[in-house]
Amino acid sequence: MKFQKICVIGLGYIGLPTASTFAAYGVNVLGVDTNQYIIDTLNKGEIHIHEPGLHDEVKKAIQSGNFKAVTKPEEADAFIIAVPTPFQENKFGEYNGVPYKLADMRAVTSAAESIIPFLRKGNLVVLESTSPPRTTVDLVAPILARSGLEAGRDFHLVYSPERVLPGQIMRELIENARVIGGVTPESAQMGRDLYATFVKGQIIKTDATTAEMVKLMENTYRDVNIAIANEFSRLADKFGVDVWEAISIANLHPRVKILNPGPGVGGHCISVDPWFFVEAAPELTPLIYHSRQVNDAQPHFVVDTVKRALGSLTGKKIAVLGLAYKPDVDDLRESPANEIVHLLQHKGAQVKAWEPFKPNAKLAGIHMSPTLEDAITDADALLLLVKHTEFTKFNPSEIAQKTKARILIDTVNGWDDKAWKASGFDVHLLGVGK
Ligand code: SAJ
Repeated sequence: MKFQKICVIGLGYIGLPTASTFAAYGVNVLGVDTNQYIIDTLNKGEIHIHEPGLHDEVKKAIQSGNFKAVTKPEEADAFIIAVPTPFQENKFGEYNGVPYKLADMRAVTSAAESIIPFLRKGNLVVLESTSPPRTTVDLVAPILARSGLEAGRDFHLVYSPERVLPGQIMRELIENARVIGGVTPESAQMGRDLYATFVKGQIIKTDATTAEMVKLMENTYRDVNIAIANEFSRLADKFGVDVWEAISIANLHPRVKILNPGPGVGGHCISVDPWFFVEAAPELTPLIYHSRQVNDAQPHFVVDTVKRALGSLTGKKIAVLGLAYKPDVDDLRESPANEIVHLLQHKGAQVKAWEPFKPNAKLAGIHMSPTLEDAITDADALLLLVKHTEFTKFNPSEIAQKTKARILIDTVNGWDDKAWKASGFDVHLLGVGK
């Protein structure tokens, strides 16, 4: 089947790269978003998010006439839903007295509802949003059935998760393997035909619920692996061991691959998705639940490490380097650094934060320095929270001239401690017991 026109609903970190890539491959794409500011920005050939290569692709797509952004769907051959599935802000589930977070499916629900008037026989509908198991069959299919058409009989319905890494989305969208889970084998085949437009990686067909589980399993596996690395960092600290050295030696074993400890797990994927399993089956997920707890508690371990390095936090001036949720991105959402700053301030420290990828960001209760110098000049200690490439290239002797601080706390193993010690710094590395 040839797809002449598709509608992509949700123009964020996933929907926009997907829409502009389809447009680049000659498909007529209608991008839909409820946010008028986003629509106006895109139709001017500008973008509202930062992702390498995306701005050029969107500009080209708009100029070619293949891409237009609007606030309401229209009739099309295929509809792709790529809206966010965050947590509910004020509501929690509970199992045996233990609270867990709940997915907020309102955006998926209203995106599916917005398709109903335009759905025709033979259409394809794709859900890309990361969702709890069975969302495609138990939530989306019944909503679309209100059109009078049945999924798998009158139109095709698939779940196909995005699996791209922020910072490399444009390349990974094309090169990564793609999972297509259909409510019927025919639906999966139709989904395969759509993504074969640009996907060069392997395309694997399966059923919709398997595809949902695959997506959640990938991110949950990573979260659990990071949780064990974080727990190892606490054990190494206690036993006078360097966790980074220990992990690198353990990883020489051909069947061991432990990830890195750090200040905690942030972003909108790894720290969110495991909860979808917990919510769906709390009685079956003690390991997943506790791994989330371990990673969420890691900012407290960082603050404890800082406190031990400084003796006391009261009145101490701390320069925090990096607020993004991970290296070399400008995304500050769900960042453990944010929580660490608040915890430090709560314990009496005075914090200035320097985030080179977003120096002008406004974050409630956080002093964002306009320059590196502003953050470090008067500081008592430097606290490295993100391994941005530019931080790793710092020259210790130059930094020593710019700051009166002589204490460093490195939570990401971003600096060569010998070089910093040679420039007069007392270096404390997370997960290294004295
Ligand atoms: N982190 C560690 N230690 C590590 C690796 C990461 O503490 O060894 C932290 C990072 O600093 C960050 C968090 O984990 O705070 C998440 O970063 P990440 O790079 O692991 O992942 P994301 O959230 O940017 O993207 C993930 C990717 N999933 C996998 O690698 C399995 C990506 O492919 C998915 O598309 C994305 O989630 C998503 O949208 O689900």
